[in-house]
Amino acid sequence: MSDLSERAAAVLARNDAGGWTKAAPELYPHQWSWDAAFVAIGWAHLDPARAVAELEHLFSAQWANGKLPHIVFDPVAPPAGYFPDPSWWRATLSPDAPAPPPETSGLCQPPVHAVALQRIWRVCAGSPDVAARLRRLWPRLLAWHRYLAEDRDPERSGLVTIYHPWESGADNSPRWDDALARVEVGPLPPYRRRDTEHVADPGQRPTDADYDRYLWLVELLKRARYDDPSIQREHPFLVKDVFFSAILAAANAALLELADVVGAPDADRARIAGWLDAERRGLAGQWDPELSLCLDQDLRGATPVRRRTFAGFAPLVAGDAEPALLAEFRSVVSDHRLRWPLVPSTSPDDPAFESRKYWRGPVWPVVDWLFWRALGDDALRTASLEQIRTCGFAEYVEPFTGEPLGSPDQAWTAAVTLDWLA
Ligand code: 9WN
Repeated sequence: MSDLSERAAAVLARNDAGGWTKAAPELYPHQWSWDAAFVAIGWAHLDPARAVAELEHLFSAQWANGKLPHIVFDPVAPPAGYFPDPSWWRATLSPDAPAPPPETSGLCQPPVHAVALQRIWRVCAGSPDVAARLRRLWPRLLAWHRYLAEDRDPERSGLVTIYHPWESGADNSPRWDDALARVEVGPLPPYRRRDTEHVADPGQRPTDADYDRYLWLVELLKRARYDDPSIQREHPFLVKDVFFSAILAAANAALLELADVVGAPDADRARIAGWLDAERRGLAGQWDPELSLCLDQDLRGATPVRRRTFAGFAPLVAGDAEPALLAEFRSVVSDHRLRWPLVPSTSPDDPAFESRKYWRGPVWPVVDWLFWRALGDDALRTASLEQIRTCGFAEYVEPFTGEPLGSPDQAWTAAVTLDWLA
């Protein structure tokens, strides 16, 4: 093992809570959904059985309607460690939420899970134990993808509707600015943020006004008892998220491969293939020839979200390397101002760009991993590893100076490092 892979393995070991992994030691002391998928890819190179356990733990908190919650709370972590805690979420207002324990949030996050299981399967070289566990997980995976393709897309547009910026995984992206600006914040109980106690520089995190909006949206979701049809009728924040949808497309392609491993019936395969076709068509329909990007669709504003961010490259993640999009991608990563040729979360040419602010400019290693996986472009891997050698396992990185930002020892950064080195 190289020195860097040993250090990455040590980060996973440090965040390992026994069968599941904290997203970060202090800032995120619970299990997050898409983090767990990346983390499982990292564990696959150390211990494939442990990798599957990561996802089994997450799926054991799945809701009855198939939704995979975005946070599964550690029952023994001090409640003051992370806000909002389970008492704010009140997930059991929904009849679909599992009876605690486990306590969960009421949102979901991008479905990287089948992509992770495909990776684990390839790494473990056909282990019978992993095959048996994949067979047991299959109905849950299918229910998760069904929930997204159907309950989150009643229009059958092929695009997933998100109810909250936290569902995108790119919380503070300018993609959500206009939709959030229309949300009128009502009376909120007093609350205390914990994130700014862990990350001392508030310039790297969302503002208090952003947090009021995030928490108000959760209040509204609770009033709707997390019921999808009610939310889709009444909620002020409804956006078709192209990056989320592209991950779902990639995950459906991975699921088709896993269908062979588990011996799934043809009816399952036909369903998955149908979802995948719809997602590819939905993404193609969001193409903006002027920006040469694929754009989210704000349902309440009835308008495409004209922002230059990493999400504009969503079709690449879904396996569609349209030449104009690829050319735009190459032009963004070859910007001479960048310290490394990697994708900034928001383009320096977008008016909302801020080089150190959450999802408004910095580089996220897992985002580059998704592009690298789709394009097989070794330059992305080499540059990412150089960045990590310099910055450590930072949550995110200033794109021009290479300054490490956010949490140190972020589990998913260590996990993709292990995959890149393998
Ligand atoms: C809210 C855990 C998560 C990531 C998200 C990232 C951040 C949470 C927060 O941390 O979000 O879910 O409190 O800021 O934006 O992508 O999954 O690492």
